Amino acid sequence: MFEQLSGRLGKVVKFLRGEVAVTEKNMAEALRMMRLALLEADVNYKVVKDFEARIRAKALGEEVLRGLNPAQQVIKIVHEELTGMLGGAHKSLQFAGRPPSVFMLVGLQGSGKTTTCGKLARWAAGAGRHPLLASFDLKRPAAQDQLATIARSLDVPFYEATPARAAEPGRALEELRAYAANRGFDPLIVDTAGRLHVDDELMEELRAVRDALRPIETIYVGDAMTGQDAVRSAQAFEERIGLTAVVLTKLDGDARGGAALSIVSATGRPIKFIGVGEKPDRLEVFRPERMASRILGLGDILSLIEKAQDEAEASEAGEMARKLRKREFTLDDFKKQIRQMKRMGPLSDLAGHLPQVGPFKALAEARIDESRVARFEAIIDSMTPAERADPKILDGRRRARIARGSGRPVHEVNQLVRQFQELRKMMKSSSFQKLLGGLK
Ligand SMILES: Nc1nc2c(ncn2[C@@H]2O[C@H](COP(=O)(O)OP(=O)(O)OP(=O)(O)O)[C@@H](O)[C@H]2O)c(=O)[nH]1
Ligand SMILES: [Mg+2]
Repeated sequence: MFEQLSGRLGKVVKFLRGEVAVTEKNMAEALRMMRLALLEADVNYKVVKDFEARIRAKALGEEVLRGLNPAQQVIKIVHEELTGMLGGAHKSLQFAGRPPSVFMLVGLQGSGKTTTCGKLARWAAGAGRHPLLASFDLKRPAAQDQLATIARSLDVPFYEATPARAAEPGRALEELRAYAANRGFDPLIVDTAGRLHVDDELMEELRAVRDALRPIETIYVGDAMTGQDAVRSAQAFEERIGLTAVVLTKLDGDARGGAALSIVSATGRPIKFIGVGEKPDRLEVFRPERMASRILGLGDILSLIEKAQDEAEASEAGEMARKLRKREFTLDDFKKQIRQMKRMGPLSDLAGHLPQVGPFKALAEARIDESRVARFEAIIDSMTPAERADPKILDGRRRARIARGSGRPVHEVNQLVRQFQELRKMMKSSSFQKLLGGLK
């Protein structure tokens, strides 16, 4: 799906990851790469411009989040903006308080309406509902047969609109609604006719169906392979009959992504599902955030970013992580860390991911043992700044002084220093640095 776009945006991500700092120059280069990637994917020009402007403003305006390096910051912004372009938070199909919930599918010829009716019926039945399929593509008898066949294969009831009813569409529609309501069918999924182009006659017909059936969801079915054409016709349907949702089909093909990335801003309607094959089970719930990750080739990095973000927001952990990376961790930091652990701070969470041995075990214990935390604090408070920065200078005389000052026995001072040194050694180990590298 969107292989080319994904490949190109993935390159931007790689480029940014390779940069230590975000400068005007590499930011301009990243934006240029993104712009070209999106335009080549047939994304609407205006949508691309807006996207670029928002990223520029955010990337330069946002305070750098602790625990994330500037490049990751930009990746995070790009991901957010791409998610927004795809519609933001996922929205599910709505159901009516009083059944039936009518789903009316509209769209151009061959876009996949009939196929999608079957897919949605299967999805609804799978969710424990009792869907009813009906077709108001009345001019073409084969259209009825096509949906009837699909319904049979899915073992979903099909409502047959007879040719006699076709003569009086208004009445037929009222009958259909009553039929579904009386028998407790929900949702009532209604297929409609397609045309090669949006024309007045079709819109007239669809408006009549809409007025009689009062759909809770008027779903535009668009062929993603047709790119901006799908977007333009979606706009026409939105203006003339009003839409509530979009389903994009044929995303299993080599659609470039332009439709998916432009249709939400063009219509203001969310994409709720995507079709990824001809078979009834080839329907996926559309999740903008996940799709954005997929397009950017981001998997795990996002959860790492999220983690770093949580930690940074919780306290000074971002700063701490930076110090750990630079191996500047001092006893002062140790003390801060111990305090944070008392509040179940972020680094203790990090420690929770490490084997519970040696100093890490001590970390975990320090979190639990309040009195020990207080004793550690007292000892560290009795040290001079130079001692805290570099405990190597702590000879016997200094240790004895600290013990006196804190009112703790010398062996406790020794224990603290030993644990701190072990911790620092462990922090310098390659596996710990690798772990932190993820947060770089
Ligand atoms: N690969 C692929 N093919 C699809 C998908 N959805 C529909 N199709 C195919 O697209 C063709 C048209 O699908 P239909 O469901 O008949 O389209 P329609 O909108 O009902 O067409 P009309 O009723 O003629 O307007 C069929 O060959 C479907 O199998 C999809 O998600 N992926
Ligand atoms: Mg059809």
